[in-house]
Amino acid sequence: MYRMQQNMRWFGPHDTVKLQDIRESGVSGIVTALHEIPVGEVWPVAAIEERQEHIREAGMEWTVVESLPVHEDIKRRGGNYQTWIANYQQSIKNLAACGIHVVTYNFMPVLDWLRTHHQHKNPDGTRTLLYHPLAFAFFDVFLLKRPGAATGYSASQLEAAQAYGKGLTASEKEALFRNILLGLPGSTEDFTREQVLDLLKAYSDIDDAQLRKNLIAFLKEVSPVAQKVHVGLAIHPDDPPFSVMGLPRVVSTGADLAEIFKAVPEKANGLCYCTGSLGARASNDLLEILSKHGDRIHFLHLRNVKREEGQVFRESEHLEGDNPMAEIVENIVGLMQRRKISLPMRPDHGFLHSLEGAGKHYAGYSLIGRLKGLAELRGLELGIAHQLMKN
Ligand code: CS2
Ligand code: MN
Repeated sequence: MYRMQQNMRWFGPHDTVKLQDIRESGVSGIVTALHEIPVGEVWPVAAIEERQEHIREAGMEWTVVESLPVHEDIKRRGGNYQTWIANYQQSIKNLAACGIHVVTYNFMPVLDWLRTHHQHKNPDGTRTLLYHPLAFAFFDVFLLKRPGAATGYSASQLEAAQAYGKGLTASEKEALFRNILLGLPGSTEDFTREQVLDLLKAYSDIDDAQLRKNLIAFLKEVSPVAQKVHVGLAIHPDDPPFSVMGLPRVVSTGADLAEIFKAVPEKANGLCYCTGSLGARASNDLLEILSKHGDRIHFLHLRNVKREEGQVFRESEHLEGDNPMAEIVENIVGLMQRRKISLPMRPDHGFLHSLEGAGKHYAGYSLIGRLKGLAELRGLELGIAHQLMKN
């Protein structure tokens, strides 16, 4: 019986969660990246091997890369994009030479995932990540003061956003600003207002159609290389799965995925099936995406979201929320038997528990909440597998 291969994400030697702590959660695999290498540069074999050795010493294996980041020049298809693509191809080859065969990346301009609240309090005292459109609009128009931002909202939205902002204390406003401009994963530096405005400006003439073209052009260059060395490229869906700050978005819906895979048919061109990201958009049918693109799923991010009034969404417990997790895992188990493969998974994000509250964890990546999610998912899968065996 093929079962999910269990992993935890680790941000490298600077992570406050140590490899030993992760080892004690019972996983065999580590999902990580060489965060210290500047975006665009080649990941040398020696550096990959060194990190692999470090992980092996802790009794685990580096199974999945998350992320091999895509340089902004590639997304804009400007500047030195040809160099960065050649480097990307080389990094894929180097990873394969080291025995690492799954590479996660995203194609979101400027920022990685984005939330307005990093420590939203649940009734039981745990804290979670939340996206609030009014908080976001207030940030966009009144804090970031992005040129032209107001034109993207209706008069009543603007009014509501302003009222929302009036209710915030100075320190809440500061937290909102910091939360949204969180630096890239693994980085300890957040973006400044000036930096972000500059980066946004570089996309002023790139719409969805153009960004999609650029993604497909990139995939045509990297997929054959990945295919040849048996690396699965796993694109991570946009998070949130809709446009923010006027930026183009092309990996938000089932239709987006279908276009990307149709344009570049190699199976190496695949998906990181992130239920949390896709699930934040009510019209995304997660089970349909799973059945339609199952043969291209190289990596699983399992987490749940609760969509609330006014397009607010909150990250919920792994088994509770709007994503039908039991059916999702049941279908994943079926998919793995058909493909005769164990797919790597990780619990993506978890609640911050009071015990860890004071620790300096990356948002969403304290240990206890992820551990709880992992344990629940593992139990769910075991129950499903057991039932299948009996029948
Ligand atoms: C992750 C993303 O923490 C998260 O939400 O799922 O940061 C993911 O690692 C990247 O988007 C993949 O490139
Ligand atoms: Mn994810």
